[in-house]
Amino acid sequence: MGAEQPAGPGARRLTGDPGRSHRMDRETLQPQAKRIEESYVSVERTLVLVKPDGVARGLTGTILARVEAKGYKLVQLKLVDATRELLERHYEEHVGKPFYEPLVEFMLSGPTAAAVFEGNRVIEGFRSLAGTTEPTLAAPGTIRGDFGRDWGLKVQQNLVHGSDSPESAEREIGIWFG
Ligand code: RTP
Ligand code: MG
Repeated sequence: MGAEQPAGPGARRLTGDPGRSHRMDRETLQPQAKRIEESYVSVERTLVLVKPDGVARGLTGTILARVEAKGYKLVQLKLVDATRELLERHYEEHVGKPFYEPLVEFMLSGPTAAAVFEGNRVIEGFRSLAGTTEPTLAAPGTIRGDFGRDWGLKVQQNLVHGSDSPESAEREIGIWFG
């Protein structure tokens, strides 16, 4: 059983006076469910960005709806005019690559929708929903496969970003929401 599943009727008492009652009525069950939930490790989080191409094309709602429909929980959301300083922190792993400057320019070209989603294995789950980096090759059914294409530019405009590890997620959430 994972942390996101509420305790069912079969859940056992954790504390309390065993002599009083063994019946699981509503008043006793709800605090127990809360205690059981809190006893599991924290649920995974990821940073999802709808990049400026997605926002400009009016796809923000469609994209976020797909992530919600998959079952992940939206816990933070805002529209951001990213600064160069913010993007230099976010994309520090790509400094020096040929697409780095075009990527920063692209991300400065308009607002980005920044969101935090939560759920077990949400990091790999969102990257699976997003599809591979190159939209030409991204599988149909994925966000990049369904809505993206190669526009012949210096950088791939591929609609979304998703963190690639728990460490990246915490770092990136701190950058966009800290
Ligand atoms: P993201 O970080 O945005 O979720 O994408 P990713 O992991 O699939 O791709 P990554 O290698 O981290 O690259 C970051 C973003 O840079 C652009 N890119 N363009 N050859 C190219 O034209 C190229 N390579 C990378 C994409 O916008 C990519 O998402
Ligand atoms: Mg990446």
